[in-house]
Amino acid sequence: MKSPIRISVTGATGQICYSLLFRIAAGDMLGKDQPIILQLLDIPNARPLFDGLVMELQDCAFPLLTGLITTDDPYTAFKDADIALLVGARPRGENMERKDLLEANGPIFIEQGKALNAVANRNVKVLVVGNPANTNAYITLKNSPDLNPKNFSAMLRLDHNRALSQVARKLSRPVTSIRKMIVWGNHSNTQYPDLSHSEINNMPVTTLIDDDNWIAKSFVPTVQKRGMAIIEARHGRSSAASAANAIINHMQDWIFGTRENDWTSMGILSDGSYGIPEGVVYSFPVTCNNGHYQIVQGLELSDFDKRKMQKSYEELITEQSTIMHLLT
Ligand code: NAX
Repeated sequence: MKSPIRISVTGATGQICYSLLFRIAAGDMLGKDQPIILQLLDIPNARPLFDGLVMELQDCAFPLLTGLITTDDPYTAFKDADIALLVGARPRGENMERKDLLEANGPIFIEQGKALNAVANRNVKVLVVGNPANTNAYITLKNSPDLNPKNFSAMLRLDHNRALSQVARKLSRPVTSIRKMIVWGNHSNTQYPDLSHSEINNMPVTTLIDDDNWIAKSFVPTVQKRGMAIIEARHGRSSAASAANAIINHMQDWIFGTRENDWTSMGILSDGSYGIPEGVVYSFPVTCNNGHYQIVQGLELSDFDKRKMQKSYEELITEQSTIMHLLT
């Protein structure tokens, strides 16, 4: 019997976690032979909802769920964590500007970064989902100076999956046949879904589509605005089950490796690759191996690509400048 892996999850009583926790406990993320301990964090007001969640998790009698902690203290939630999924965040209220959202979330991720730094396993893998995810990930890693910045990531996998699905539907091909998709940049509508390197059976997807109009007029805006379309279709509720699924995909690739001759998109600390200066959490194409990611190098970029990538970078710099005073 393997020893259990400790998984901390924040925002545990929210709607993403209502799908995520049950899938993790069923073995969908780490495998059907990997016992886990869930260490769940939410705010004190969430206490009544925690009771119902715990009862339902118990009622599933999951064989792999060997421990369950609920708390409103990040130092308890992150103690010895091997994996930390930072899903919880302040929701964007009515009339709230993106700037106000950044300001409201800054202190949450400062505190959680400090707690991870103090008590998590030194090899903890951290995925930030709560929005604005890239900048929240940046705040978290800046507040965890004793942990390797390469252990932090932001979630762009839902955007990546949305892009794969759009192409699969357009060409009536299985999703698994599509390789080398990229979503560059910020998890916002400045992100740049780029299928110019994508392949199906070694054939460029762009030649199979043979319709530039579809790429520029349909594919790119559909992926960029999909989050908003879901909110409208779900009468105000944002993506939940698909976000939970993307969290599972992101962590599986990071831990077990990307498949051969393929890559994924992850929000990670830039290292200067592709002209994106160091010091922002930006989504790049990466391959993963032995629990580590590496940015795919050597891809040719057109001037159009560079302009789109720059726009998303500039948005991240603006976001950072909004919260910089919180970090000093
Ligand atoms: P909900 O509003 O349903 O749940 C959020 C939960 O976080 C609540 O239970 C709340 O009490 C908790 N929370 C707030 N402050 C906290 C704190 N300091 N510590 C711990 N928990 C805290 O949101 P949900 O639909 O679950 O979405 C969660 C986050 O994911 C949101 O920020 C959302 O914008 C973001 N998303 C990010 C996506 C991505 O691709 N990166 C896609 C899906 C989603 O939109």
